Amino acid sequence: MTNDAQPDEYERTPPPAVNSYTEWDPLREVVVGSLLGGVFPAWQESMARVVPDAARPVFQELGGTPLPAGLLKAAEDELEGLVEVLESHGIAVVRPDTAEHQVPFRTPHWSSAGGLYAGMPRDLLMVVGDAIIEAPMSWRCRHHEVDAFRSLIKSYFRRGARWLPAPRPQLTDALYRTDGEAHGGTRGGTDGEAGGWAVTEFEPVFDAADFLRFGRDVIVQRSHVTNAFGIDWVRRAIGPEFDVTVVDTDDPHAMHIDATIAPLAPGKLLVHPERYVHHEVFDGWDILPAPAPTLPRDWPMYFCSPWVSMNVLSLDPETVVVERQEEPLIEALTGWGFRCVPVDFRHVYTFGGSFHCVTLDTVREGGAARYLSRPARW
Ligand code: DAV
Repeated sequence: MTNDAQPDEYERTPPPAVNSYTEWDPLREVVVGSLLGGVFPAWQESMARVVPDAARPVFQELGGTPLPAGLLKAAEDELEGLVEVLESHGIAVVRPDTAEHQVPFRTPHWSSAGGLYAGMPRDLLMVVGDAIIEAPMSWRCRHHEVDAFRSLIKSYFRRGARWLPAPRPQLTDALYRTDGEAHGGTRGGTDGEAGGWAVTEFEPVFDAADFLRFGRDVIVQRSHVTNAFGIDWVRRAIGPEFDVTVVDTDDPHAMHIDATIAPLAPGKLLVHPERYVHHEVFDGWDILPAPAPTLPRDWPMYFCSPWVSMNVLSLDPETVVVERQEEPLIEALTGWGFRCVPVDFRHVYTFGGSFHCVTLDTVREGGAARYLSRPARW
């Protein structure tokens, strides 16, 4: 190689700006979402099984209008607090653009009174190795959610990341179950049938937060926003280097696996005490059922259950960010050998998630390794 060939070489293969294979390797760079400008989602019937009952009339009446200013401000302050903590650990933090969530939009088939927010990048984006995947979300109000993250994604792409947007979903009525069964408590299966899920197999849909990364293995649950078609799309998009395994979970409200299973280190799995169903890929792993959340019963929760207490963020295989008032969880994790970094986050809970949901780890140390048990037939 001649000396002057080097810059060319570099341009063709820049070092990956995105590198993240697990949920626990040492964190170097992370996207933290923003709730600024967020609005209530416009109601659609497929939300019925996943959001708290009290949310329906609120979304029906207030869809497209601003989230309550006081609660939003308190949550934004907590997000800033998280950013400070991450930066104090030497982790680079990047934020989405502000976007006009309040603007109504329509397609040839349907309209929405507005968007939602840019608060939960984990729902929308997935990093697998050097690739960023954009999820085809099934909530119509989230159809343009990626816009707030597009300048970040383009920047990562220019610096060498692979960029894999899933096929744009049409989200026509054919995607949604209308026979009532989806709302009747029937649990879906993992066999490719629609089962009792709110979404049919009309087209690939998934939320990125139904997936978890374990090196060469990716684990996913079927849910009211993730269908078998979507899982097949991910499997083929990330290619044969990775194995995508569907695990059963016992959660009639399933939407996002990250308040059901939280891998904190190789061999260490924090799980929801009732939703977790053992799968042989976790044979040999140490499994800790999370203690019950401490959130007061009357805390406003528009999107999710108090179990987002276990939606923690690993800074490395020994260090976890945990909500400051989840003392039983902090005690359990400390006893399990972890260093807990307490951060106030209850007002963020109100808007649908905690530390794992509001982040997208774009750079972690380490590469693709094998952590899960492979049954003999594989
Ligand atoms: O427990 O409601 C929350 C998942 C947040 N992304 C629950 C699941």
